[in-house]
Amino acid sequence: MVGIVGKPNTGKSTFFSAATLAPAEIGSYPFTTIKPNRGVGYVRTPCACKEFNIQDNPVNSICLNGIRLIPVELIDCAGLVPGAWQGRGLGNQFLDEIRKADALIHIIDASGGTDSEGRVCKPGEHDPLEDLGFLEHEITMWLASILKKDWPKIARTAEAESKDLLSMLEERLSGLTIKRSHISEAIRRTGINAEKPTDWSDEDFLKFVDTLRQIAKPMLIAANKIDIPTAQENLDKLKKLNYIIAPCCAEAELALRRAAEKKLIDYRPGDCNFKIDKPEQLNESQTRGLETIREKILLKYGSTGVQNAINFAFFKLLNMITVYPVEDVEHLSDHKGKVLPDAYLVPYGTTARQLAYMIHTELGESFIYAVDTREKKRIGEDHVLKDRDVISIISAKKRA
Ligand SMILES: Nc1nc2c(ncn2[C@@H]2O[C@H](COP(=O)(O)OP(=O)(O)O)[C@@H](O)[C@H]2O)c(=O)[nH]1
Ligand SMILES: [Mg+2]
Repeated sequence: MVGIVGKPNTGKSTFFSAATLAPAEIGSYPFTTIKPNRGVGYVRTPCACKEFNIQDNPVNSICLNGIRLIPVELIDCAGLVPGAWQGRGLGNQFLDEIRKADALIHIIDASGGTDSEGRVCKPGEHDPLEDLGFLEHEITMWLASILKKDWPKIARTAEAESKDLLSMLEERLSGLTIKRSHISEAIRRTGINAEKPTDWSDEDFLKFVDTLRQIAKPMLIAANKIDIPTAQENLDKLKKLNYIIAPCCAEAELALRRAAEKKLIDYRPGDCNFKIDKPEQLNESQTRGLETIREKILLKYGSTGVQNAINFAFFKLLNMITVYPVEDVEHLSDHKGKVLPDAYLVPYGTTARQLAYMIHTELGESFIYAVDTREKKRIGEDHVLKDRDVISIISAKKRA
């Protein structure tokens, strides 16, 4: 799950509404809003159907003319103000929400039209670069405050008894979607002695926690409100920093998806342009609005950026790839004859056997070998999958 975070009024809810507005083609698919602030968005990837030149019948995802949209969970987190980790504003609600997040999309108001507390000000008046450090600091301090309480005990126990530090931290942090691998990587990168945690200074401890935050809650910047002229200068400054940045206009994406939903325009999430299907159904101001979006956003930036932000979160921050499990090697279908039915998002490094386990425990247990249908060759259980692989798993038992 990816969390949409930031101070109030930067456009988080607009981004969330746009991202979770299902394309009209989905119709009766069971992809609906889960809770008011939790919903289903999509990552966009070129579908394998084009390459294999076949007509597909997607089941767990959708294919819009060669573009595969795979559902992913998004959460619109409460707006964050400085001091949230101490319970200011909706701090506690916010922190409860990012517990569940694997990665974060930080929406900033690139136009500089909202102050540090999220109050509207004159565009250009606030420096949005200040918002980056503030949010990171809040999350780090929150994590630190959770760990700090038990830290002396954890450090002592880890040294005195058989239980190692890694396992104790893993236990303490398991409810925050922080994995063992995140913790060991943070220890390694911080370069501190995991054998002697009682020797860690306060500074060592904070450095460790901050590194852990970067690993376990990786974040990218969605520089929103690029339609406002003051955003350009801030965008240039942001690009010089070491962040993944997606320039965005959430309002434009929302307008385009709404028009597409009503079948007024032909537009898929993330497209670089749209076609007006029925010009006669649009009034003058609607046409003008859409043409402004085309000219000022799509032609200038290549897209509204909302889809980019989601794709970057899954493909860059979380290193996911897409794989298509099939049963029938010849027809690339499942046992019902559905062609390329499912697209799975899996972390890079996933092996053929791990994929089998993700599909069904029994399939993992009875795995014999798999077939890479593109290369038409057998692959073993340890074979690492590539993006857009179409894989058939051969097992001892027939799939239930
Ligand atoms: N100009 C402009 N305004 C936007 C954009 N996205 C959101 N807004 C406006 O910013 C204000 C705050 O948006 P909202 O989504 O409620 O922000 P949140 O508090 O972060 O959830 C609203 O008036 C939106 O219409 C955008 O891309 N451009
Ligand atoms: Mg909101």
